[in-house]
Amino acid sequence: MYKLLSHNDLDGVGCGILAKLAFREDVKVRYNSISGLNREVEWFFDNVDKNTFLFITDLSVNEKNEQRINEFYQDGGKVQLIDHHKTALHYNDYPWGHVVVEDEEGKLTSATSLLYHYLLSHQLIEESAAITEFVELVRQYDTWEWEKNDNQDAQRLNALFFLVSIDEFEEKMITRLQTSEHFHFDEFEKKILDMEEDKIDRYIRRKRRELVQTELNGLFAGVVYAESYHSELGNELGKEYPHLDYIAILNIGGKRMGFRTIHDHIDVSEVAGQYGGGGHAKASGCSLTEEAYTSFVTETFHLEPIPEDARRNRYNLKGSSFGTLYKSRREDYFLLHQINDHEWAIQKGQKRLEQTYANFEEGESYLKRNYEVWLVKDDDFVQYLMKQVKNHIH
Ligand SMILES: [Mn+2]
Repeated sequence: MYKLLSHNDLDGVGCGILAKLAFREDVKVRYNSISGLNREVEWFFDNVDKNTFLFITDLSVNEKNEQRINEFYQDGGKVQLIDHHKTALHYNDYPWGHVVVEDEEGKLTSATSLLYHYLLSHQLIEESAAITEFVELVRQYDTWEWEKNDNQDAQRLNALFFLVSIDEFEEKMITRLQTSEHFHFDEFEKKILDMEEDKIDRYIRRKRRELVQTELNGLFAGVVYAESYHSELGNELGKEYPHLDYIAILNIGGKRMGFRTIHDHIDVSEVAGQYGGGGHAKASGCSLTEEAYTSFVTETFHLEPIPEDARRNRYNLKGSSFGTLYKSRREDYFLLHQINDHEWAIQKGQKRLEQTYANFEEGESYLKRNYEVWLVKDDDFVQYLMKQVKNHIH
């Protein structure tokens, strides 16, 4: 018999699916939250059958259980821990630990991809295109590589995982991987995934109108309240407002908050660390402590949302060397335009600001950070130009 204890996210459940493909009725699988695993491991040892091979995937145990696993192993028990988190690397000191963050080719790993290689190399599973494709989607989702590669199928696989129960997901995937040549979504899944995407789009549009900006410890943050779709929100709002260093997403009911960034020069695990949390460079989180509440809620609650840029312009366009017109709440107009090959300048009303910028993005970032300007509509732009012409004539 085999027993697999795994994480209850897509990567963890991917491990369960592989185990069931490999061992069929001979494996019992239990999915756990990060905090729930230790109880489950204790239960295993209290009710131990020495012949059961224990797998632990995508999760870490506490020190007491680390000890118990090692004793079990030294008494001849069979156990294998497989993980890809940096924080678990010390398990490699044990013969039963297998932790790899990056493979030989420099690709980030996931628990599912590591378990697949383990099962293949021990000839416990047969290689197939469908399984290999499924494992790669899980890996790309779990490592955020899908965002860089814009791998929609990876994102859709995770969306499907949340739309159905774990049991249903497991069952569907096992059948599909056993019977299909290639991994695919069926017609019904495509339909519900499309509906889900529309729903997320509408949610993000609404949240975009609620975003406020604030400067904290030298970084510019966009602050928004949201209970769901944190990854999608962080990604879309980050791309919409590249002048913001990161997006802070507050879940008041859950008394937690998340941080997301699209920028390589920002590490949001450091931001979360300032409030006792942690995570990855691109995504992190912390509890909504008194201090975090003060910084992100009390001190931003009175702020007006960031005004949105005009969306359907044909003339007043971003990056146009001829000039792009912005307006501030104080009704000041700013024209950002190229003055030579390597410089962009800002005209504020009749006056040119002294500072110049190496490219359009830097100029816009300066304006949005310091004046909370927005891109004006074409009508406004045309009126502004007509006024400029008049001023010239008189
Ligand atoms: Mn994982």
